[in-house]
Amino acid sequence: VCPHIKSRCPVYPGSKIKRFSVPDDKVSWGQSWPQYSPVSYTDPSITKKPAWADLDVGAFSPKFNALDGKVDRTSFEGNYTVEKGKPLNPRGRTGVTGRGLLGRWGPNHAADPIVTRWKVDAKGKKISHPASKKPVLQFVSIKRKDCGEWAIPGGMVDPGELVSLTLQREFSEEALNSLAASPAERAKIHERITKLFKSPGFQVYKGYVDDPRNTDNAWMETVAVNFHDDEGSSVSELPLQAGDDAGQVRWVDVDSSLSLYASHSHFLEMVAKERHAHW
Ligand code: RP5
Ligand code: MG
Ligand code: MG
Repeated sequence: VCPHIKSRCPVYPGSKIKRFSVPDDKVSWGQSWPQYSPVSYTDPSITKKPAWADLDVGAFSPKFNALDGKVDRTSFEGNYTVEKGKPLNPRGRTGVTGRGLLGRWGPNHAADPIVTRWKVDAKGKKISHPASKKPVLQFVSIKRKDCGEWAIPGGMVDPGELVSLTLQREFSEEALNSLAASPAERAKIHERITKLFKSPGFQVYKGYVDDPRNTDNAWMETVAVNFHDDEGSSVSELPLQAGDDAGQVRWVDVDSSLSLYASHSHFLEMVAKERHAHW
């Protein structure tokens, strides 16, 4: 496992909070480091107690490493340590304690739908990359409103929600703007993408995400699944429209030079390998 990098970004997102600088060799909790004195930070959006967020440690009794009512507090990374009532990031130190922008103590579960098609010319013929000679994949990418970075249109799994539903719901909200659609339009969107999302897809990744919002006590985990429109006849024909936390949306060529949010380019590399596409 490579040490997390974005989880140690110098300034915590959406704030002026500077993370305590953690060198690579001090990331692991196993390395004793008495001088480590991270700042505690929990964003005002969390301290004002929205329904989707946990209360402060001490103000409630979470069941860590377990399914806690409908809230899944298990980690794909195995059992995590809980120290003085607070879960410890399984990938090590981040330079910030508390929850930052994340609602849950411990794992915050998300799902990432990676919708792909082949890049084709005007005649519908697959376009190969001049360097690799391999066909080029395109994926539906959104520009996040929070940081301006391009990303997979993923989102949080609601308590009790099946991941398969989260994948389809988040794609509909962020890439098809279903939240702003009328009930009739929404039904149409649903009908047109259900076939692709009901296909098994290819599970690309399941586990920790190197997300800039991570802290020592709260972190992102995801299930990333690739749904491939091989014929270019299902989702490829739908008009994309950014919605919810997405500012823009478009089909983007899959290539190793992509600089994307969190560990998303790593997920796309795995999709390209699996589909024998250009990377
Ligand atoms: C990332 O944050 C995940 O990979 C997913 O794409 C995203 C979920 O958070 P929101 O988009 O809901 O902010 O870690
Ligand atoms: Mg969303
Ligand atoms: Mg999102």
